[in-house]
Amino acid sequence: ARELGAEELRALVAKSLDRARERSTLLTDAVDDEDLVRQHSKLMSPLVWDLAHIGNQEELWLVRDVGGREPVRIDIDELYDAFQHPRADRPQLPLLNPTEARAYVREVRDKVYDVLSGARFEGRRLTENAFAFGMIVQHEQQHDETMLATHQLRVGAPVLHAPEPPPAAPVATPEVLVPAGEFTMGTATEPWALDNERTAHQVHVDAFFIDTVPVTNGAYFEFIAAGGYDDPRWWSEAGWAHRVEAKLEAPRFWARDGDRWVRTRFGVVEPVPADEPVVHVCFYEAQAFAAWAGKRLPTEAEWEKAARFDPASGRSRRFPWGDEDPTPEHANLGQRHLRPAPAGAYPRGASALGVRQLIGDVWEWTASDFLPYPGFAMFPYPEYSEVFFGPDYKVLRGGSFGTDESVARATFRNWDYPIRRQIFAGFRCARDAHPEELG
Ligand code: AVJ
Ligand code: FE
Repeated sequence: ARELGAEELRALVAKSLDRARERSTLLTDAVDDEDLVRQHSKLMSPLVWDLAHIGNQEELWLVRDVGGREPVRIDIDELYDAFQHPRADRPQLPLLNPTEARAYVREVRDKVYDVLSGARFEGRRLTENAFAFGMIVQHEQQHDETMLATHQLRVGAPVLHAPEPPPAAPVATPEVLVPAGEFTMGTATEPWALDNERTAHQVHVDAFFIDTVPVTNGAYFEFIAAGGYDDPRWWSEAGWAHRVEAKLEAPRFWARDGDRWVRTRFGVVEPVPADEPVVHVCFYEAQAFAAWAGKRLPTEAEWEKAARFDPASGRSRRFPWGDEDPTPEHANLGQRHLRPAPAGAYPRGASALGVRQLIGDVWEWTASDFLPYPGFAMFPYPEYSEVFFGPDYKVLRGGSFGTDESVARATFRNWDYPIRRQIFAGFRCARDAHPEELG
């Protein structure tokens, strides 16, 4: 992991805060004020809520706690506390209007720069390695990804634009064998890792095969054409009940156009590209596809071993390709492109074992419930992850094209309800390795 001096940390924090704010500004300036206060879906907050909530979290942790400064707007804490008001109710609240929200986040950020200039990154655990700053950078970027999902749900002419992602490169085999044995899961040393990623622990994983690339739309067409949505054999009991009740027939945002599938993506209608990873499927759809294909979803430990384990050294890496931070050659991250790259892209981002696109492109559903690691210690607040542990949430790994590099570590854990489809989630399949296949 990085060992940075105080001035290097200050520069990294400033660069990361700026990048996050540039993105929040882009996402909120792209639409008019009416669109900012509107609820585009019951599943989402109005964009203007996310914006002021970003500022409020930053005020709570960096201005008041780390900085020890007077509150900027103590009166609005309650409005922007995600646990006080469910998303569906937020448009009815007396929120800051767009002009006020923009002024608020600017005022908070100015104070944070002042706090940063005098900060010492030692003494308290909260400031060691600038953790609190890193936590707030990741908080803003996670809300930026949520706002990007709100943009995808928004109806209207396109307002976001980005270049096309890079093309696919051939892969050697459709599946990769991950050998049996222990590996190090989680991290004790990554300075900005969040509480649920800690700490490092040894996990034994039996030999298994994992798909070299995420499941594509083309493969998903076959599942649909084979009647996959109509055959309860492939679905779990809960999955089938949901499939019937929600009348699922295809991934979210897809529609039939004669004999082909089209989809709306950030306001643009296009034929669904066969070579792209499927996205906007729920856990139950992923599970059903895998069963139909004669496979299963990987567990969270399997996913992380495939992503991090280096058989040559026996070590777990920070990223599939090694310990260096991502570059645009490694992975499709940060909203640099507004879609996943075709399956097989980013050969330089492959893991030691040759698995591609584990980081970026689409979040990947795993088979695992969101549970604490052995020795979990909540830090610094229980509402980040502790209150969500349990069987209600499934873990997603790897980040999407809308995930920033500050979040997309190979140890990062995301979670959501198994019915959710508005997030940028796809999956890849795994299967047990049989003794005759080892060798
Ligand atoms: C980790 C993505 C599930 O968006 O609910 C944002 C991140 N936590 N504000 C979420 C988060 C508090 C969280 N996820
Ligand atoms: Fe939040």
